[in-house]
Amino acid sequence: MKKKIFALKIALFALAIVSLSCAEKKKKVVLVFPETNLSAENIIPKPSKVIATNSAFGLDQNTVIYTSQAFNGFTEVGTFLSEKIETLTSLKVPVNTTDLEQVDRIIYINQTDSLELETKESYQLYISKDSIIINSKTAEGAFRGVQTLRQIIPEKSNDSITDHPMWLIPTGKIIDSPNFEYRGAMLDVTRHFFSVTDVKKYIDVLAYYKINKLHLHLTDDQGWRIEIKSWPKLTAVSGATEVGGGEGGFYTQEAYSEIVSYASKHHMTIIPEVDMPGHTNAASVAYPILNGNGKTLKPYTGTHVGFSTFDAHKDTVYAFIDDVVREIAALSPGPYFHIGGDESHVTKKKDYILFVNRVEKIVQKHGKQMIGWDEIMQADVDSTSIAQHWNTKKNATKAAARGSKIIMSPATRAYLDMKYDDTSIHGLDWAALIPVDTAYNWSPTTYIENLKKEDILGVEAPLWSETISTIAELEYLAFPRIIGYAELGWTTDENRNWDDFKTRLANQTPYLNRMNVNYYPSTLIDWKKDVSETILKN
Ligand code: TNX
Repeated sequence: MKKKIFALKIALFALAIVSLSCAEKKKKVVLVFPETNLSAENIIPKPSKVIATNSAFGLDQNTVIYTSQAFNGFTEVGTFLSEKIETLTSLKVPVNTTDLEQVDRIIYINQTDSLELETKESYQLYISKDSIIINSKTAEGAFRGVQTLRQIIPEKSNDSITDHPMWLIPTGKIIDSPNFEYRGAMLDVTRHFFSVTDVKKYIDVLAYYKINKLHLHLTDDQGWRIEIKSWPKLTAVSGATEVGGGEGGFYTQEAYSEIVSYASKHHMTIIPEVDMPGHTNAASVAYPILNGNGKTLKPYTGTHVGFSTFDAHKDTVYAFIDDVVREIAALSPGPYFHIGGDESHVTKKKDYILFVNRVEKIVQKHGKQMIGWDEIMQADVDSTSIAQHWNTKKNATKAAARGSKIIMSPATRAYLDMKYDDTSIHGLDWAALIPVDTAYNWSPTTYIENLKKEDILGVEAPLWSETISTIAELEYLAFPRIIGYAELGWTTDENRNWDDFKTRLANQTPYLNRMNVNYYPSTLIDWKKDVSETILKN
């Protein structure tokens, strides 16, 4: 601990000396910083506490990043920040450079065990005229802090000094912690397939808003999207179908690992879902021995649900599941495995219970914690297993009574595949129409009466893909609502307010446009239309 503080002091001291000597050598640039207001920045999710000191840190070509190099992942977070700064500003900000000649200001990403940092994702961001310090216990926390910092770097430099562009970052202090540890998005890559490139782009934007889980719905009636080496026909046969008769697709194990590793660079966990015992037509088409509904199955490219089931009484079925869970678990470093379990309308209730009980043991045997849609609470699941509430409140209450945690994804509030309103060109409406304000204006903590805050692991916004097949369509349904769900997961209810959020959301256009995100331009939001107008805040 002492050592770290010492290292930081040395770095700051070195900076002071270098700044002085640089100042002597260089022509003195007289900088008149305009007054800033850190509290008025458009940060999403809204941080726990912001104190403005009204001056500015000038990010320029003489800024460098230092990190706590002895601690896992801090240097990578520094490199990530440097890359993002370069994309935005074209400045090349070195990380942990030993050549101190050029340094005027530093960004220090610092590991500390300070007790004020409540969770591993908590961070403090101290911005003064000469230095920016991000404090956190873990690289994960530092990464969240870096997202906040990215959001307050203006899109444009202060061009009053033409030969020395500076991006003026408002000074002050941010103390921040997440309300929930689980802040997720789900993507159905089954009804329509989405490429690795598409998924990576989604991860980029989700991470910017501090979402830390991406749940991939990998199997369903219409297709099987992940290579299982011990059961090759799953993808050879059922990788090639999708809703509407398109060509489908699937992830090889290498491709899936590429997603996992890209997500992990963004401190995001991939949660793989293999949906069963229902939603299994594609698996049974490839291997009819798995089928439990007594009919001969054909590839299915429609959008109905609830007609397929595995046979809950065959040992072969459990041997198959063991292989599938083993292979996917080995590629998935995260702690969770999602078994689906929803809408098994043609599985007898007693078979369903038997099935979920047995599959839970398989998941545990492979070292993972089971998640399932809320129906799994009909079985005798362990308190370590997690219910994802989408439909039946009673199942969530049951979960809490049993000591299981709950992920909140109520279809009427959190389903990204629901239309915004009746003019929406994509989406379904079976649960509700969900305009941007309705998506934001609810509390995951109080949505189900009788649940305590501790019962809730977090929030997840699922995007089912029956009606979307391109990244632009995906983005149309996801954005801007997912930005609101990110805030629901991170920010406490007391600290959230629609009117305030609406303004911050309106100011996301420079970022969303720069990222080429096809967001739905809801008329509830007074979007900043002219990018250059938005970004010249200072
Ligand atoms: C219900 S939500 C489903 C999905 C559909 C979705 C469409 C859930 C656990 N099951 O199979 O894609 O509705 O909104």
